[in-house]
Amino acid sequence: MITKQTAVRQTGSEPALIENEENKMKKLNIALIGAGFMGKAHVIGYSNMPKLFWPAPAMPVLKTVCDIVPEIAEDAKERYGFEKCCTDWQDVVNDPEIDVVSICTPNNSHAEIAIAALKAGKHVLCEKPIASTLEDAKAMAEAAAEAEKKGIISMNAYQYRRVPAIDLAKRFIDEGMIGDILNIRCTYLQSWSADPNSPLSWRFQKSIAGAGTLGDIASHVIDIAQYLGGDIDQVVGMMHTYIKERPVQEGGVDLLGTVKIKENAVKKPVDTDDEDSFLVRFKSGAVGSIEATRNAWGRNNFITFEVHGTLGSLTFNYERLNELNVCLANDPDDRRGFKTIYTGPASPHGDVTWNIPGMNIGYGELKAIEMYEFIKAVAEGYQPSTNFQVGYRVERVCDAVKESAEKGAWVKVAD
Ligand code: SOE
Repeated sequence: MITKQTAVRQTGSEPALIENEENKMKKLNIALIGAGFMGKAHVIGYSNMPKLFWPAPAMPVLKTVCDIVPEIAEDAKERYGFEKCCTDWQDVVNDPEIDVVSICTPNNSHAEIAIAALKAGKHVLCEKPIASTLEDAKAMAEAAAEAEKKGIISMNAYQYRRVPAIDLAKRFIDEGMIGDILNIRCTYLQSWSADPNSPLSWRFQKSIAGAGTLGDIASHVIDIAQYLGGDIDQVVGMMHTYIKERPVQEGGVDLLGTVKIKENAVKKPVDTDDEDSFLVRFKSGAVGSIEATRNAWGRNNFITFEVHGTLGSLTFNYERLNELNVCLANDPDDRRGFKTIYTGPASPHGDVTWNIPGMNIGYGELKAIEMYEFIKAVAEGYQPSTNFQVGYRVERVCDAVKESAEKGAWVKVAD
């Protein structure tokens, strides 16, 4: 049980950790900036992490929630159990009581908030894509490298690589079970923007989002592809916009496809991509392809990959996220074929799964895994696998895709 707290909290650039006298469980004061859909996901992750991973690497304390809309901030305080709320992110960044800042705001605000937070000595978990421009992404990676010298941790929220079945795929690859990788094919297909009446949220506005589908969801499978196959070296592809204008969404909340639009709502132009398809060449010599759209009826969170190697193949579909399919070439001819492994306690991050494979985990548990990795990195003082340098690399791949789509030619990803 947690009782007396002893450590003296420090101000300035030194991140503070409160230690408990009896069990030495550290506490980390969390501030959430942006209390929409993704803010809720972060809260669920922080709250459930110690319930699933015990002893937790440190205890997250929901200290302050910040949202520019006062009612949303107040509501989130009450609903999620934060101690305080505010409407100005500067108040969070300048609060010496805060150790960790979770950024869940639209993409064009990530850089300003994250850089200020890192400079103020806060550990930062920032939603993806890292930024709305390559320039901002670079500045964030530089600020994170500078902050790292003082022991500050940065993380970009590419959580899908932490799905136990995907981590298991990585084990198969690292242990040489499928041989040399020849090809990685990935898709991320959703349907929430297929309806032309789905609203013109910030996700369809270049000045806020930077890109459409590319930054929003293709970025996730770029991260997975690089996690499994190493750095992407070159890309060639196309980007396409099907729905050129959408009705203006009322209110500031990002409700994606679930918002109800008034019949005669004014329509305004869309200046981001609905669909991206590109071929990739990895530095390893492997090849592959990535396709992403949010306009595919019937596909909901359809993150898939196939990895084909010289000794076998792996396939995965997030809509069945507890399963990894494996085919090994060395199986006898009459038994060779895909076998399904149900992830469970023996899988990577087994603590988060329930006692029996097949009882299954979902998005909520995935967010708890993400917060475990982040809080562990903060408590133990190392940069996690999806730090800002990794987020910046994903952004460079996205930038190469944009350039390729404009030129109609192969483009090398900047090193
Ligand atoms: C909308 O496409 C969205 O919320 C993305 O922004 C998330 O990154 C993805 O995980 C789920 O869909």
